[in-house]
Amino acid sequence: ASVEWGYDSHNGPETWPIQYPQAAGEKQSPIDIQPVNLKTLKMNKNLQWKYIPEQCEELFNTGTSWKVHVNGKGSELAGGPLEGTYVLEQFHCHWGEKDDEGSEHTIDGQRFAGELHLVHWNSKYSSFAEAAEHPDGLCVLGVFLKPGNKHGELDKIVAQLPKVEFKNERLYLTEPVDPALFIPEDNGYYTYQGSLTTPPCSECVIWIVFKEPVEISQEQLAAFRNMKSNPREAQMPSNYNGCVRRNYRPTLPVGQREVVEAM
Ligand code: B30
Ligand code: ZN
Repeated sequence: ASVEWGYDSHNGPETWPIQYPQAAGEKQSPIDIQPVNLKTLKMNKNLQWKYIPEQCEELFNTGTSWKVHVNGKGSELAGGPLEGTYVLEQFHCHWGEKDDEGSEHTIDGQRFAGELHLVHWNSKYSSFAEAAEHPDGLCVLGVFLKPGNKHGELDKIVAQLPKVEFKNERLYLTEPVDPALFIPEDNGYYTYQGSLTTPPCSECVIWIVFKEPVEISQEQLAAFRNMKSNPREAQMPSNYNGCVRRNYRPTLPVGQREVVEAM
């Protein structure tokens, strides 16, 4: 059997290209965003989102993160660098062992404690899977997380994490969660063409990374770090994987790509 990808030395980002050749491509994510190399563009249209909190209903432990699945198609993103409409599929987080690491994107080499990803797919394609085969197929909004005040909306998810402590556990959220409340007040962002940051690392993502971080509390970060990467039934020392202490991919070369700062 093949090794399942993860973030340890035996299955971590350095090893992903063995089973997922796209991970060795030239348009990979995340990247270090360097303000000196940016091109600033006045966007003709503002970024616009319309999310339906009642559709954000299923919480999963994927073994590498938590993820909230959005059921139905009404939650939409458009404008900014996007042509057409993108449908929200899921959102999830990346974090690290300590507060000085955890984000996937970095700004001038600076990391944040975490990064929230709101994953959307282009409604001109017939499914998420089909969209993920095209360079304009997905749009992921990236929001940096920094330690500070407790985030009220995120706490609806954090409060449920103990019930999905182990890999493959899931539940239906009883309270609607509004993803719009994860987007920072200042809508300034960077955008570039890149990839999924986990296998299969397909180069199908228009990235929109907000400049301004949002705050989450130490307790909320601790709840992320306490999630388990193994199934409940696999707790024997021989196959014990332990906690998802970190789940971010290191940055990759920008190469020939243009990174745009939206005004
Ligand atoms: S990320 O935002 O670049 N970290 C995937 C999506 C987003 C990122 C990385 C990977 C991904 O593999 N998605 C495929 C899994 N899913 C779709 C989904 O995103 O959640 C397939 C599925 O279930 O059948 Cu719904
Ligand atoms: Zn992600």
